[in-house]
Amino acid sequence: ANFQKLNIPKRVLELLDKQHDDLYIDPFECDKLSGGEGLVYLMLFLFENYNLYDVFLIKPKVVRSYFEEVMRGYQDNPYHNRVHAQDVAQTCNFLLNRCKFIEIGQLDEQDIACVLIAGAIHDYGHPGLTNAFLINSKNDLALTYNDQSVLEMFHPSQCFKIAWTNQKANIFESLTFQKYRRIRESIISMVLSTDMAHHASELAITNSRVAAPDFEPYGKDKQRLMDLVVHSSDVSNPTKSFEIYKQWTERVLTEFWLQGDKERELGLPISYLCNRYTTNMAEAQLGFIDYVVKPTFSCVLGFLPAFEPYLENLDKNKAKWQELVGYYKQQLASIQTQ
Ligand code: 8BR
Ligand code: ZN
Ligand code: ZN
Repeated sequence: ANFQKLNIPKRVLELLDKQHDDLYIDPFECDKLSGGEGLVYLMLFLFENYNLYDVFLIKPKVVRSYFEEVMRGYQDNPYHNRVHAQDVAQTCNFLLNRCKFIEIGQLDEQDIACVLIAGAIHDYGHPGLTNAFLINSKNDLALTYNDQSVLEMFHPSQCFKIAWTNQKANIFESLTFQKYRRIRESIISMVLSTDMAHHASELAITNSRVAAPDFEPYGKDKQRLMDLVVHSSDVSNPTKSFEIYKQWTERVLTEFWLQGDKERELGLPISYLCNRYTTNMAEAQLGFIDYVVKPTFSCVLGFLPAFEPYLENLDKNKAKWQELVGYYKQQLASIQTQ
């Protein structure tokens, strides 16, 4: 691979070269060093690293233009922004490479490209509001997608449109129609799997597939595992260092509380975790770890045993939140008496 020709700023390239498949790479640092272009540089680096240009038969400048378009579509939400997209793509790469999903699933270049693209685009155009809010407020997106996985339908839909409406950014242009259909189906499947409404039912099925005598991670079960790799990367904050995890948590709750303020104003029901006067951030994280993140990564461990050493971060981070429950309780009490 020749990374020099990509025109990635030196310090960003050094960071990616050293840590591109590291769970602890700091996405905020990478974004800052990149002047906000971290998502673009990451994708250029990974396309070069895995030689993904050969899948699409396109020049690096088309890839650059495409991900610049993708990056521009991310709004500056507290949580669902371009740094989250970069973080998820990076975590997918960690599972692919460091945790050996490429070998275990016998992924070819096309599969690798699909996983990384899905990670990069999976929250494109996110309005900083949840599906429940969009449905309850009769938002145009809910009307368009009939209240079904509203955002998760919207994100890939927009990302295929930006390719076909910007000729110089069309990474799909040189594909045969058959190959395009397969890539499209795979990417859409992975983005749809990030809808938390599907989490419990899909996880149950994947758990039973992983334990089945005819489990085939490189065959009939591959797409299902690719879906889980993207979904688990999306909820992977609690597996990271507490310092980075805490920043994400403050961001996701800031976004939820802004939604709760809107719901209060509009007389809509205030969604779960969205009430800034009653939500204890630390308690919410204990529940999130136990009921969402642990079961998700236990399933991942069933086919990616190399993830094992990272699982203990969940208990370490839980202990940190446990220590903070009282502090946040006090904070809530002091707002309530004001
Ligand atoms: P989305 O990214 O699609 O919103 O899915 C993640 C869901 O997990 C959020 O909707 C939120 O309910 C929950 N969540 C919580 Br609680 N804490 C989170 C965290 N620290 N990072 C990501 N998601 C979190
Ligand atoms: Zn999402
Ligand atoms: Zn996401």
